[in-house]
Amino acid sequence: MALLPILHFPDKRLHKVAKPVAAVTDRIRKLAADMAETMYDAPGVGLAATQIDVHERVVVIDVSENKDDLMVLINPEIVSLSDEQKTHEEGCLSVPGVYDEVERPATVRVRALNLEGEVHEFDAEGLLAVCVQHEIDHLNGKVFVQHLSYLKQTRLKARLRKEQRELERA
Ligand code: K1U
Ligand code: ZN
Repeated sequence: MALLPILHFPDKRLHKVAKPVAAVTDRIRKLAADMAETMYDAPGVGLAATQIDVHERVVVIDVSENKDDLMVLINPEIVSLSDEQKTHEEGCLSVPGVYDEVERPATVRVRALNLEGEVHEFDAEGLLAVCVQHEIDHLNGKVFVQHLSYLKQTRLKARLRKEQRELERA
């Protein structure tokens, strides 16, 4: 297994749309294992392949308390979502140190392939629902800060540019 470098916003590669996985092969199983190791090490509760500059539709998630319930979602799709919306504080391994409230559907039904290439469906609520939607956004080239107001995004970009200039001067 291997730890993989995570892209940081505003890297343009975070906005590429990932391609569907054509077949679940050993290469995809190795990618998922490396992504899981990277997510646990970060630490985080999810990771999309886009974040490690691989533009294929693979996501890993583990929202369990003991970090013993890994979910690997290949070609994940939201098949239905609730009208009810919920606001949750989100973070992102690609935007370290930034946390903000995002409103999303409270529950979603998800269809994905597993590591054996079989289709499975499940209902998600709470942090799992938030995380699945956040990771599918990554596969579609969307970073959670793009859900924030124009003013917040402008301030964040200015702050990140300033931090980058300071890093380059040091
Ligand atoms: O996709 C990512 O960047 C991972 C992200 C997932 C996420 C978290 C919270 C709400 C929505 C999506 C993270 O894992 S950020 C780090 C984090 O939340 C965390 C880190 C350590 C322990 C528990 C949570
Ligand atoms: Zn993220």
